Amino acid sequence: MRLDLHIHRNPILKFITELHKNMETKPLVSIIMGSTSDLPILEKAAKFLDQLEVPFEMNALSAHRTPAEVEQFARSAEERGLKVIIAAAGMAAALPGVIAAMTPLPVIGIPISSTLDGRDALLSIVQMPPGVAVATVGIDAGLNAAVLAVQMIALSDPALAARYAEYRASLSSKIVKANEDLRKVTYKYKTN
Ligand code: AIR
Repeated sequence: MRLDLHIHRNPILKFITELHKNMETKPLVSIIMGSTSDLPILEKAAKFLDQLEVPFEMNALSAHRTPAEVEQFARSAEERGLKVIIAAAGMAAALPGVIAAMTPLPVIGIPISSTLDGRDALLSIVQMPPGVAVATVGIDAGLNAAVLAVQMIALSDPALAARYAEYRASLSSKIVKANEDLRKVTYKYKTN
């Protein structure tokens, strides 16, 4: 029996082959979180990148607790072939800005609602000094960070652009369905 046919039929071999393939693939997006307590928000980003078939890596690094590692990561990011960095942190969220200061790659910042409803993190991330920018998304907006990352990479990747266009079309069909459901809701004075 041919080895590839054998792998195809055996779910465990298939899983290991996929895992190996993923480990060999170079990531285009790096997801960095200040702490693993931020993970639930970053999972939204990870799921979207998976859905759009964009290779990514995920790591925890803290601008305050591991500053040397943050510097090493940021300075080598471009050389490693990364295209976009998604950085999330809560509280005095220095991580996205510090990374942006040490790489030419675009950095998308996600403020995490760890304290003060995330307003502390939002202001820490969004108020960058002129010349060094962080593309800040809403508080806990993990999905939108990944959407932005996909849009950036899709500029030079037509296949990804097509997958993203499909996703956008699915958003409008959601609203079409919502209006069909709303039509079934009746009120005495509702006219549609
Ligand atoms: N944080 C970690 N190092 C620096 C900062 N700002 C943030 C994390 C997390 C919050 O502090 O991003 O949102 C609390 O972290 P922990 O590890 O105590 O749960």
